[in-house]
Amino acid sequence: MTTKILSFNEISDKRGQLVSLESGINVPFEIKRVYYIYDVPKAQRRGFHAHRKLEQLAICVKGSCTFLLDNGKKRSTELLDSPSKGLLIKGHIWREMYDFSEDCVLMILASELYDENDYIRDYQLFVESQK
Ligand code: T46
Repeated sequence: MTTKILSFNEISDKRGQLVSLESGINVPFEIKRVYYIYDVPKAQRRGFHAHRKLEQLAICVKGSCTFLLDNGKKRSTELLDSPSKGLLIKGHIWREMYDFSEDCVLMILASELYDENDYIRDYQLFVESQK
């Protein structure tokens, strides 16, 4: 179980910026699903779960938000505030997302199709599963 910040190459010219994301090149898994979260009300927190198997790469393509990351022993936070910055989350990590800016568009690339059975939504069960 790990989390890691990835920096993506920005292809810049006078027309603007472009970031390319490719499975096996700068995304370390095969991308099976993409979803995005936006229009999150101020003060709203989301997440409150871990995953059993899923690997994900989270990128704020617009605006910013913060991830709380908990491996059952230690908590840390990561501010996502750039479309050239990604947060890789592998394995059993409890996550909560908060402080969404009004314009935030949080895009997530996932290694698996949506499967509710992959979620651990009970914090005590999550902590137990880490022992
Ligand atoms: C995660 C964090 C960062 C689907 O039908 N398909 C999907 O691909 C997803 C992701 C969700 N849903 C449904 C399930 C719920 O009825 O959309 C609803 C909202 O999902 P959820 O409450 O899980 O959303 P978040 O923001 O709490 O968590 C999401 C992801 O579910 C999760 O995998 O790591 O973003």
